[in-house]
Amino acid sequence: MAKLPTDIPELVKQFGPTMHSVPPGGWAHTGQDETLVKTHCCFCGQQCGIQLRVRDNKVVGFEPWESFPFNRGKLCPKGVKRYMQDEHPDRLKSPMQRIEGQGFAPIAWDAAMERVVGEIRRIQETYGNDAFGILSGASLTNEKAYLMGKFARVALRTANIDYNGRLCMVSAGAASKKVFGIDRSANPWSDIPKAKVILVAGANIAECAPITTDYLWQARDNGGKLIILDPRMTPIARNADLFIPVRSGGDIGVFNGMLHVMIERGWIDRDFIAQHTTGFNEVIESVKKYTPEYAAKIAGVPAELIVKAAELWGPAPTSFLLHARGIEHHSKGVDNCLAAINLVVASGRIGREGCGYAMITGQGNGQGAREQGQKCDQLPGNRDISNPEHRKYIAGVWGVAEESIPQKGLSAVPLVEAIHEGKIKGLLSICFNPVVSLPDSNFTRAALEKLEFYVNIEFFLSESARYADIVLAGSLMEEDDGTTTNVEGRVIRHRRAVTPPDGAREDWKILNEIASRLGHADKFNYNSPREIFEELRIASKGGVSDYSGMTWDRIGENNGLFWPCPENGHPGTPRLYEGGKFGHPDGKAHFIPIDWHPSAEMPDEEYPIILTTGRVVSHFLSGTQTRRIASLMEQYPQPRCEIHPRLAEKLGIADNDFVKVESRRGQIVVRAQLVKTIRPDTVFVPYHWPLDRSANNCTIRAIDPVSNIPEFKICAVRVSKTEEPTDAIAKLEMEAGGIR
Ligand SMILES: Nc1nc2c(c(=O)[nH]1)N[C@H]1C(S)=C(S)[C@@H](COP(=O)(O)OP(=O)(O)OC[C@H]3O[C@@H](n4cnc5c(=O)[nH]c(N)nc54)[C@H](O)[C@@H]3O)O[C@H]1N2
Ligand SMILES: Nc1nc2c(c(=O)[nH]1)N[C@H]1C(S)=C(S)[C@@H](COP(=O)(O)OP(=O)(O)OC[C@H]3O[C@@H](n4cnc5c(=O)[nH]c(N)nc54)[C@H](O)[C@@H]3O)O[C@H]1N2
Ligand code: SF4
Ligand SMILES: [Mo]
Repeated sequence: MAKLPTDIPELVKQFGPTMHSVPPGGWAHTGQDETLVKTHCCFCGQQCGIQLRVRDNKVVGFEPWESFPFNRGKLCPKGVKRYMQDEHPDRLKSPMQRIEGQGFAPIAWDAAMERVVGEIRRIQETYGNDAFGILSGASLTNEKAYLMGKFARVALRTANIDYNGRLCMVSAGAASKKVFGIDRSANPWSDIPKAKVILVAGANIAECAPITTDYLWQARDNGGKLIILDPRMTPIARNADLFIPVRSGGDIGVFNGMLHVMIERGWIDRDFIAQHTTGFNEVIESVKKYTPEYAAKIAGVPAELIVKAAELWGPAPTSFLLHARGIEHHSKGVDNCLAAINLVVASGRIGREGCGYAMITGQGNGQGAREQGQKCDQLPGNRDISNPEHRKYIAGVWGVAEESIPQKGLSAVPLVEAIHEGKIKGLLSICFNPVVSLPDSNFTRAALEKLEFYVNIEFFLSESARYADIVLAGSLMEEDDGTTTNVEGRVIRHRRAVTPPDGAREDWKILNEIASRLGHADKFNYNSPREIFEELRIASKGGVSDYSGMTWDRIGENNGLFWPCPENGHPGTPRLYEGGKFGHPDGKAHFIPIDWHPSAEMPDEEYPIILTTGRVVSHFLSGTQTRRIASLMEQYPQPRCEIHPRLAEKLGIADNDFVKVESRRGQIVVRAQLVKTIRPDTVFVPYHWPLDRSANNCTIRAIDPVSNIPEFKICAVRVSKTEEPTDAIAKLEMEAGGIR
């Protein structure tokens, strides 16, 4: 059954995305026969409220939703264009079957389902249940995320399910759990403007959490000071009181250096530490050597900046720490977060108004989808799959024997490695585009080629779907009802605006049917996502992320409810840890001493430059969705390599030249963009593009030992001026604006 890779250039010709524009003359607002549906953006974790304009079962535009408290009508360029996906000519309107050497052809639903179920059975009977893996996603609603976890454990009985939040939120989650016992941002965003100092570490707020910019500006208007840590002077850094251009991988230097100064100058809350924490003495020991001079060497910045940061943060009456993937996407991502959080706990400024901490959730449901049991080590309610009590409770909810629930499985990167090694033979993926988004793309592609059978549930033929044997035509967010949990921990209602186009189906119905055909109709007999939510409530009851007191109606009426919400009528919990009560059984916050160590691959003579990767405002993740929307493509048509003019001069590179960025794993050719806003020892490439422009050709497959997050934020490369790509297709596409 081993198969050859599909000819990608050929497929690109056949199935490359087309861009979708507003029709000539536009979609006029007739005001007639239109309804407005109050729902939320499908993209990032800000989950802005938006009203979709619907006419004839089509989303034809949007209106701001000004009374939704989080964004109060504000939206970013992606949110206002998201509806252009719905009627996109590339929408899959039938399951597709791959025909070797020819491409994809439509196949009837019944035949597609029969093939999927047949292959799942064959692979599991031949190689064992765990030989069939599942990769799921955090853009899915809570209902679908819950369904995926149950589908894996009950219908497939495979241990090997994980999700793309493994590339995203897990370092922050693991650190929060270790210190606080709970994995959630500690405060509602309304606390941010009340903070007198805000530390933002590794977050490009303006481009990636656009609405949060407004909260930071409000804080500045109220006299709050802003400290930014980033190797690049991002737009928000230009509003900062202190910008620390830390070297990638060097943040522990800054955090431990700040704490060293705070201890020395008495800027710690000794009473709070004594009453509400454990382990501070070990931390005092561990930061002794982090004098500003020593810390500065690790961070690659002048010692004065670290002292200045301590002087702002240390004595402040109120404060807020925000971090995102800049410190989390590291093989020491958990340690980075722990060192940052130590600053919060040592100051005692958490759990009260204007005092707190948040990791900025990335994906639309980055928060909720990491609670409902689709992680390899987790059961619903953020329960632990290796805890006998937790297993017993969930077995009861599912009506299965506890022993039938598999134990902990492989997380995303090891799961793909197991495919590469031939241990996993079959794969079902939904809402995950590993070809573009996993590190070391050549390895990922080689792995997918080895699968005996791969089924992908998608609405577009993504780069990963092109490796599938069967692609099942799924649904967009606006085509289904459900809930997500936003960056604050607020559970909100997504309302269906339209039905899926003829031939496509709601994701949950697809999963229901596969499970039923596998003989589990009794456990997957939902008639609506609301029914799934009702089961999720029970499954989450008594867990850390307790949704049991919520109903869809109450969520809708209240503009969202924050978990935990453990009883009917409970108002929800916007701010955690009030009164210094933390989530561990002892009720205390646990300090963990952290020492810096080098990243997996440091620059050397052969590969002397640091490559760091991330995002631009106009594209979303692997770009499957945003590379199909004309105005977003016009804004940022293809990836560029940000280089400091000093480094460029040394390398003989001028602005707009084509450059080759090479690592030990692979290379890309993109245009250079000379900017003074980046460290001269570092280059930055956004990762939203596939194939020969995929930043992940270069990145390293090193993962954090605790969270298993990949090290997207640092690897070693060399950069050289090169000719325009000679590959005819690549060249054509570059000229056409990098569309693929
Ligand atoms: N426009 C847009 N918005 C998005 C997304 C998107 O794809 N596009 N994706 C969403 C998702 S899923 C996520 S996870 C978030 C990500 O949101 P962010 O984490 O804010 O975005 P990134 O660009 O990945 O990285 C943030 C910053 O980290 C910096 N950085 C790199 N290395 C280091 C380091 O070692 N230390 C420090 N301190 N900083 C470092 C980079 O220069 C970059 O400016 O955005 C969400 N929002
Ligand atoms: N180099 C580098 N790589 C990175 C990062 C980085 O900063 N640098 N960031 C990482 C991060 S933080 C993240 S979150 C990952 C994201 O990793 P990906 O998994 O690639 O994220 P998406 O692009 O959202 O992929 C989701 C796919 O599912 C489809 N999809 C979206 N919503 C739905 C749905 O509701 N139903 C169905 N059936 N399909 C859906 C989309 O069309 C898309 O093809 O990338 C990671 N990769
Ligand atoms: S992408 Fe994020 S910030 Fe932009 S509109 Fe959507 S939810 Fe809001
Ligand atoms: Mo993410």
